[in-house]
Amino acid sequence: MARKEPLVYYQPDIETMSREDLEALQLERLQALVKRVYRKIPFYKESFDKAGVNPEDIKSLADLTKLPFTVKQDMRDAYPFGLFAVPRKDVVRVHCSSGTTGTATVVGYTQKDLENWGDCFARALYGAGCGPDSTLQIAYGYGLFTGGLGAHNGGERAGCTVLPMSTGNTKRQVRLMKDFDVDCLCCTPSYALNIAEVAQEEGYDIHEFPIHAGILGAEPCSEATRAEIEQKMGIQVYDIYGLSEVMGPGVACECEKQHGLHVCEDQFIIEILDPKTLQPVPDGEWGEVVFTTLCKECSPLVRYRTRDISRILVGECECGRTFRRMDRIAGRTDDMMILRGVNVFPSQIEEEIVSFPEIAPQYQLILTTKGTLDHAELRVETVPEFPFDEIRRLEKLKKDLQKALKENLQIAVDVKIVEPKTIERAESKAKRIIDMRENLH
Ligand code: DLL
Repeated sequence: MARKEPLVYYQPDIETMSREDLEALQLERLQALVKRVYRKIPFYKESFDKAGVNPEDIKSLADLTKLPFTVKQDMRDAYPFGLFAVPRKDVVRVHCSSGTTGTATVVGYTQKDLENWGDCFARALYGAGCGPDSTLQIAYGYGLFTGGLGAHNGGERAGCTVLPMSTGNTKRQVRLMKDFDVDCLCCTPSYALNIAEVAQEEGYDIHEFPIHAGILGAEPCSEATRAEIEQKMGIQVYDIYGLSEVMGPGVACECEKQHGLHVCEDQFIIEILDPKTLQPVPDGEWGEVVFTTLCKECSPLVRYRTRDISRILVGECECGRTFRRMDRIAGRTDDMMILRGVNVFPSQIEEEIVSFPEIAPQYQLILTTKGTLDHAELRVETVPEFPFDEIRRLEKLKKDLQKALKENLQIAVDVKIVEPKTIERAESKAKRIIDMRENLH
């Protein structure tokens, strides 16, 4: 389907307010926030006292930098409800991070928190040309993960018809996408690719379906992968960002211009900091994203270090929204790999892979130690149309990819080309890097 004209804005008064008014609103909310967390959450009283800062010291937005940071470990130490700022009777929902790498972080929501969250996601929907006439297929996982219920809540708030599919049963996803005239798919980029592939196998042409948009997030997606999904499904793909600690999907989202993600600045203050000095970097420069929540009642956070790397895009967006835009996430401070001394992010490897039309966008990088050195094996698949039994072409493809990785990223990788559909398909976030090195860097 062709791109749909956007339905103006979901909350025009907020989304297009002048910077001056927005900053005044942010300051008012920030001052109320610091007073509230100081009074209600012992962790914040202690950490403000330790940093020698009092809520009364916050007189301007620039004073934000006087406040101490919050990190994931602080949330873990407070497990389960130690950072809640409201009595349990006011908590209507709880979500958790997966907890695969330690104690889960727990985040609670009041009714008002759910409404504010729904508004953020609804803004993304309007930006993607959806509204009360749209049918949404939510194929993010439902459960403690914020993807499914977050998108669901936003869809209902925007007045859409919501199909709560969750992940899995991919043939059925395709069938209902067609039968129910779905307008918009909400899932991870890897699951969107998976759905497109299954649709093709089942003999459908998604281009003939009415679907016109995908609101895809929860994991990195390069520009090339976005283009691939758009082309395979005949839709427009809009990036959506969020994290369970801060709220869930909708902290920032792309508009119809598809150029950077508008941060919901009425609800969050974004800072981009140099991860080493922890000082703010100028707009346009990359750094670690830090958020302060301005409206959250149950689980407010002051200067939460996300470890995600992005930058503020300089200049105004043509869409008329005044919220500043962050660039797509380039990686995480903790997912940068050091391969034989060379720093590389998974997203850079993905860019190289996707530039080869003979190779499918699924891949796995397996890191091991050989002797004292890192060994990297990159498994990629050819697309189904590629003549897999033509050894010469296969060899050339392998050499070309190895060469591209060496020349563009300075990394030596042992490329293994495997047959189509051998790499496990993701239904949620894809696991691309398998690091089995003995001494993790
Ligand atoms: O992934 C929330 C979410 C659900 C966002 C659905 C968008 C859509 P967590 O499981 O807590 O929450 O993971 C958060 O995922 O710190 C980023 O590293 C990564 N991430 C989220 N969105 C994007 C995105 C959800 N659009 C972590 N691009 C974050 C790149 C993303 N990475």
